Amino acid sequence: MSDKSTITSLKKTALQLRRNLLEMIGIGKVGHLGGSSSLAEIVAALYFHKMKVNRNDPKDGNRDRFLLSKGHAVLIQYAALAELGYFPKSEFAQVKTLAGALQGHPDMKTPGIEAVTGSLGQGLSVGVGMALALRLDKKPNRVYVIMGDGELSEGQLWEAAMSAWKFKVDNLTGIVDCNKLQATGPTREIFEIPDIEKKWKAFGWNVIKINGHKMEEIVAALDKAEKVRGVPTVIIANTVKGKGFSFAEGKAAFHNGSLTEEQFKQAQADLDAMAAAIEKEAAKKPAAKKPADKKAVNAKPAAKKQAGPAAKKPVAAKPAIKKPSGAKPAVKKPAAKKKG
Ligand SMILES: Cc1ncc(C[n+]2csc(CCOP(=O)(O)OP(=O)(O)O)c2C)c(N)n1
Repeated sequence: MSDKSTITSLKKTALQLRRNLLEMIGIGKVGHLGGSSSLAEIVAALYFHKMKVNRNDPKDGNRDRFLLSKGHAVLIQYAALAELGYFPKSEFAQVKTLAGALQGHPDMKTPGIEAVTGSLGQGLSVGVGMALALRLDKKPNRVYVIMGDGELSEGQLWEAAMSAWKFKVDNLTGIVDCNKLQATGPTREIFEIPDIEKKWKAFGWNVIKINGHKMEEIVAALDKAEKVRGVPTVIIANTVKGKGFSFAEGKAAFHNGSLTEEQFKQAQADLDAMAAAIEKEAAKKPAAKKPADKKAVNAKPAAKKQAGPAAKKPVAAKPAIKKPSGAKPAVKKPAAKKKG
C-alpha cells in the first residue's frame, strides 16, 4: 500500500501531464487529446512511481521499458518524458512537426522512446521480445506495454499474448486502456470484444481489473502484477476518453481533434478545478475504520473451474527489489552503466 502523500503527489503529477498535453495541443492544432488524457494517471504512476528510470540517462541498461503500443497517444508520453527532463519543454511548441524532436507517433530518435509504434497491434510483440531479452541477460527489469481497447482487434497482438504465456513471460505487464471508444466511435460498434477479461484469461494471462483513473488502484495493481510468477499479467483499466476535459469526455470527436479558443480556456479551467479537487481530497482526514463484516470474512470464495492455460494459477512470488516509498516523483539512482 502506498501512503497518502505518495498518492497525492502522483495525482498532481497526472494533472501536470494533462497541463503539458494541453500546452502541446494548443488552439487550432490537431492532436490526440482523448486517448492521451485517458492515460494520464497510468503514465504518471508508471514513470514517477513504479518504473526504474534514470533521469540522467534514458538509455540506462538497467531501466524498465515502457512501450506505447497505441502510439497515437504519444503526447501523454512526451508530457512525462519532459517532466523527467529527457528534453526541454520548449520542444512542445514544435510537436508533430519535422522541425522538432517530437513526432506524431513514437520515434526512437526521441529520448525515452523504446520502439517505433503506432501501427496498432505491434507493441506487445516488441514487449515480449524485450522481456525475453531481459530474462536472458538475467536482469530484474520489467516491460510495460500499453494497448487500447480498440487495438485489441489486431490479430498480431493475440499471437504475442499466446507466446507470452507459452514462454512464461512474467516480467511483462500489459495494460489495456479500456476507454470504450476508438477513432470514429464506440469500440462495441466497430469491433466488439464482449468480455475482454475472459479473453485474456483464456490466453493464460493473469488479469487485474481496475479503475484507470484511481491512483490507489493503479499503484496497487502494478505492485501485484510485479509479484506474479509464471504467467504474464494484464491490467484492464477502465477509463474515460478525454478524461479531465469536460467538453471532450466520452467523445470520439476528440480522438484527434483540435480545440477552439473557447475550448482551450475551458480546458484550463477544468484542470484548475481538478487541482482544487486534489487539494481538497488531500486535506481530508482519513475516515474511521468500520468494524469488519463477519460474514464477509468467513465466506469461502467460490471454486472456479477453468480450462486450458487459464487453469494455471499465477504464483505470488517474494516481493521484488524494495522501492523507496515517498511523495517524490521516482528519482531513481543512476544505475551502474554497462558497456554495450
Ligand atoms: C494497424 C492500424 N490500423 C489502423 C490505425 C488507425 N487508428 C489510429 S488510432 C485508431 C483507434 C484506436 O482505438 P483504441 O485502441 O481504442 O485507442 P484509444 O481510443 O484509446 O485512443 C485507429 C483505428 C492504426 N494506427 N494502425
